[in-house]
Amino acid sequence: MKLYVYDHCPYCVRARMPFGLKGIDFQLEFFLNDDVDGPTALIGTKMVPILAKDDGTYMPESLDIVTFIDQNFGKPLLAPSANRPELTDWLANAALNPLTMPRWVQAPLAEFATDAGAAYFTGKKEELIGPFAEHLANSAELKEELNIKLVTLAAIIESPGAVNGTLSYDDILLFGHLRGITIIGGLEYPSTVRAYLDTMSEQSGVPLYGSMAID
Ligand SMILES: N[C@@H](CCC(=O)N[C@@H](CS)C(=O)NCC(=O)O)C(=O)O
Repeated sequence: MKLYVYDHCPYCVRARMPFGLKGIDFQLEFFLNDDVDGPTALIGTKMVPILAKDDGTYMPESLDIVTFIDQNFGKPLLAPSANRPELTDWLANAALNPLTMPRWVQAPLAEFATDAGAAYFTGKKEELIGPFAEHLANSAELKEELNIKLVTLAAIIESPGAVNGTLSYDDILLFGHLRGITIIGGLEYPSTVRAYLDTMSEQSGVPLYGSMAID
C-alpha cells in the first residue's frame, strides 16, 4: 500500500499512525504542495491523505483510512473516542496555525522542495490566517499563549501512550495535531506533554521535527 501525504498535514499524520502502531508495511509518498494534477488524478480533487490500496483503488479521508487499516490488518487496536469535552475543547481552541504554518513552510519538508511548492502554501494559507511575517513577528506572545494551553493539555493526558489511558481514536486526533507544534522552537513542554509526544512518535513511527524546529 502507498499513502500519499504532505509531511506537515495533520490529517496525514492521522492516516500514518495506524501503520506504525500495527507494524504494517507501507510506502509513504509526498506530493509537492502545488501539484494539483497528482492527487486529482487519483481521487478527483487536490486533497491528501490518499491511500492507494492493494486492489488498485484509492481511499481519501484520514479517519476512513485509519478505520480501514485498523479493522482489516490484524486485531483492531483503537478504542472509540471517549468524547471528552475537555479534549474536544482543547483541540477546537488550540489555534496552532499562526505558529505552525509560517514555520512548516521554511522547513526542509518534501512538499516544499520547490519554490513553487512553498509559494503555493504561503499564498493559500495567508488568505486564511493573514501574513506569515506578522505572525512570526508576534511569536513571543503566541508562544506564551501556547505554553499556557500546553499546561491545560497536560492535565488531560492520562498516560504517555494514550490520552485516555487506552489507545483510541482520541490519540489519532490529538497526536495528529500536536506533532505539528514540534516545528516551533522554544516552547515550554510540561513533562506529561513531552512524554506523550515522544511515546506517540515512537509507537506510530511518525517522527517529530526535532532539530528542524524554528524559533
Ligand atoms: N477531511 C480531510 C481533510 C484533509 C485536508 O484538509 N488535507 C489538506 C492538507 S492538511 C489538503 O490536502 N488541502 C488541499 C491543499 O492543501 O491544497 C481528511 O480528514 O482527510
